[in-house]
Amino acid sequence: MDGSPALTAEVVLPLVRGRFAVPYLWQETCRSTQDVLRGSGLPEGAVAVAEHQTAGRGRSGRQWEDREGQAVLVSVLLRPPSGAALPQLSLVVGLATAEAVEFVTGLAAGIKWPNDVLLGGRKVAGVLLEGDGDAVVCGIGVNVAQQASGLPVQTPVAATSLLLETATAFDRATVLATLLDTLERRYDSWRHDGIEPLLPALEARNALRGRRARAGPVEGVVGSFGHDGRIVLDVEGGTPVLIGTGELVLL
Ligand code: BT5
Repeated sequence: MDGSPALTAEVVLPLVRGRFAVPYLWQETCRSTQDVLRGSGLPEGAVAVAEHQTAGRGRSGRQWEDREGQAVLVSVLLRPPSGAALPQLSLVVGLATAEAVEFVTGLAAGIKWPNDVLLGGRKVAGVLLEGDGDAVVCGIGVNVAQQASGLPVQTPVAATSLLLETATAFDRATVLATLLDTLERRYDSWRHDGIEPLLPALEARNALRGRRARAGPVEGVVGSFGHDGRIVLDVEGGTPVLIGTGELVLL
């Protein structure tokens, strides 16, 4: 392991200001931090962190790769109100992650719908939401200290790290504590007032707006984030289509 110290409770908890991270479960290695929280019955705000995942996952069965001690790999247990829309929560988490990246680096981050976080057009963080009974396990991976050789190459969106974008070795504990803070603030705001007040902040980071894309058989130009978490695809000569799930393939 190189880079900043391990993200143990002693290192991270003094930096956490809000109510999340109770309990805070750290492991050097695990399959996936998602599995540490799934089925655990722990309260909202429980956090699982690892230095390395042997089976880190993305959406739709895809893999999430890391180098030990060079990323932030965190899952947070949330208990949103019953009936809350998961696609919206996914935007909330994407926004909070983008803001944490911006806060730490001072650079503008983009959000590639639904919730990839980009720096300089490259993917620096990914978000995975998984339902667990009434709870949602919300997983976030941020590439902090990887060199290019430590990142996957065969990816649809090129991967990057905070180090590669800024030539700065950021302290992972600061990145993690900042992320827990932005997540808590945005999550509480969404619980209280819904997605509407967050739309301007999302739209300002919309990395796909104006790009040609395809969703299944439908081709068009990507528009704005809709209030329900879907994104608009403007189809030439047709009615705009709202895309709610799946992938947008850039053309
Ligand atoms: C995601 O999925 O981007 C969600 C990633 C969530 C990871 C966190 S880490 C903590 C928690 N525990 C877990 O097991 N998962 C969560 P998706 O949009 O499906 O993107 C996955 C794709 O991103 C892969 O198929 C690769 O193309 C690419 N990829 C894999 N590792 C990457 C990395 N480190 N950086 C950038 N791109 C990566």
